[in-house]
Formats: sequence, C-alpha cells, structure tokens
Amino acid sequence: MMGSNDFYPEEQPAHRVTVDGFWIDEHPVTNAEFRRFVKATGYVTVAELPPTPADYPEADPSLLLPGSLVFQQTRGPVPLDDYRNWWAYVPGACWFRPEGPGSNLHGRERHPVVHVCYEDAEAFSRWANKELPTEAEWEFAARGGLEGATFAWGDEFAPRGRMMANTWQGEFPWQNLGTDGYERTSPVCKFPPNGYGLFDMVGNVWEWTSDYFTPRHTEPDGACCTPHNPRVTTVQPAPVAGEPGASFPRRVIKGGSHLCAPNYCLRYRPAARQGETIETSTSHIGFRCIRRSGEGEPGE
Ligand SMILES: [Ca+2]
Ligand SMILES: [Ca+2]
Ligand SMILES: [Cu+2]
Repeated sequence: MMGSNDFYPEEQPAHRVTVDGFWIDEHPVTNAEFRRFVKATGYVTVAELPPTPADYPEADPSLLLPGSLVFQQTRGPVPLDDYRNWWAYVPGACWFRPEGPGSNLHGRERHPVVHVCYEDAEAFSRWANKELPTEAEWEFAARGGLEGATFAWGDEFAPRGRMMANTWQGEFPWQNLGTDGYERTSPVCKFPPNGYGLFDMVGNVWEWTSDYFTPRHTEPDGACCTPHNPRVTTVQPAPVAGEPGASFPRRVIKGGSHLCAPNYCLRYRPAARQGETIETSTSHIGFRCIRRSGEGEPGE
C-alpha cells in the first residue's frame, strides 16, 4: 500500500502498487561517500555555481551568488505560513561548508550529505553505477514490510519511550528540545533500522526520488489494475506561478527530516511526500541510491 488517507491531501489516496525487486542503500549517502565521488570526478555541485540570471529574471544579476538554503533557528515563535522566517539563502553554503563560509565537515563524515539538488544526486548515483529510486520504490523500502503502518517501525511514534528517528521535538522553529539526541543532522545508523535493515528512511534528511511531484496520487483505473513500477515522468505545472523558481519542475522528496515537528509538519512517515524544485538545495535534503535487480548486483 502506497500513500495514506489519514494525514495530508498530497498523500491520498492510499492505493496498491507493485514494484520489482531492487537493492537500496542502507543509509543516506554520507559526506565521506560524497567526498570520494568529488575527489574521483572533480564534480562541482549546483550550489557552488552562480544561479543562471535567465532563471531569475526579477533578480539583480550581481546578487546571484552561489549558495544554498540554511535553516536558521528563530529566537521565539514566528508565523508558520512563511518559510522565509527560518530559511536563509546563505552565499557560499554548499555540501562541504554546510553553514556557509567558515563552516566545515569536521566530525560530520558520517552525516548525510546535504545541499545537493536533484542533478547532484543523479550525478553521484550514475558514478556509483546506481540510480535514484522512484517514489514507489522508496516508499516500499521505507515501510520495511509493515502494511499500512504510520511509521517505518509501526504505529506508535516512540514505542516504550524509545526515539526511532531524528525529527524535531518541541515547538518548531524556535524550541529544539533534542530529545532524540540531535538538533540538526545525525550520523547515519544511530536509530534502529526498519524491517528491511534500512536506516534513517524517516527523519534525518529528506531524500530525493525520481518522480515528478503531483498534488495527489493518481487513482488507479478500476480494481483490476494495480500499477506496476509506477513512475511520474511528466512535469506538473508549478503551484505558484511567478514566485522565484516557479519555472523549475518539482520532484518528490520523501521521509521528512530533523526539522519535522508535530506543531508544523507531520511528514516523518513513509507515506509523506513533498514537491521540491529540482534546483533547490538545502541543509535538510539528501538522498540514497538503488540498484534495480538484473543490473549486476551479486545475488545471495
Ligand atoms: Ca532531532
Ligand atoms: Ca531520511
Ligand atoms: Cu517536515
């Protein structure tokens, strides 16, 4: 079962799909792994390059500096309807300078790489001889074999008081209680794996998938047809025409992040989904890769 009828409209309707077998990374791609890719290829991420003036016709070209969106905790409660209250475009922020100039990855080798946009994730996956998962593949993996459960581990958020993922406890975006031990990203594999042995599917960082975002799941036509390896390969129109970046297609990101909090965003669940413009990089989006069966992975 993919999707859910119990939370946000974009997850509806819950519906049955089937996917072929595949291999998936146990954890999100880490900074150490991404560094190996960059060293081997000289790859430069999108956040390190100046934005293209044609994509931002309203902007003063001299202000189009390379950079990325960095979360800024606020001093007190702020209106939750404007993400600019807690996201800042920081010139110079990129995967190896996660908070901008002066920051670095010391002690964060095992944290998920962040500040990677869709094409960066795709470039890594190609180099690794893998691919990015479709939303259906990602969600199947995240569920860990539990049919229709709310979380990747069952229906209870913190069974017997045990924190199962890196999310946000307290009032977003100003009070971060860190009950789970981490206020920002965490090293991978610090929380229990799901039923398929996969870590950090829920929480820590959002993860790119290859599907274009749709505001709802499409209803399968009739009871006879269970979609097989469904994928959304056509760009959907932007939700807010005229906003910066509205001309960019959106792909689906999955799993929620360390910034998902009960008072703001209940998206730390396998069914949850969000559309993200493909040129966007942030301090809370990463990715993991898959290899589809029959593509050269040794069997058991
Ligand atoms: Ca946390
Ligand atoms: Ca995740
Ligand atoms: Cu969230």
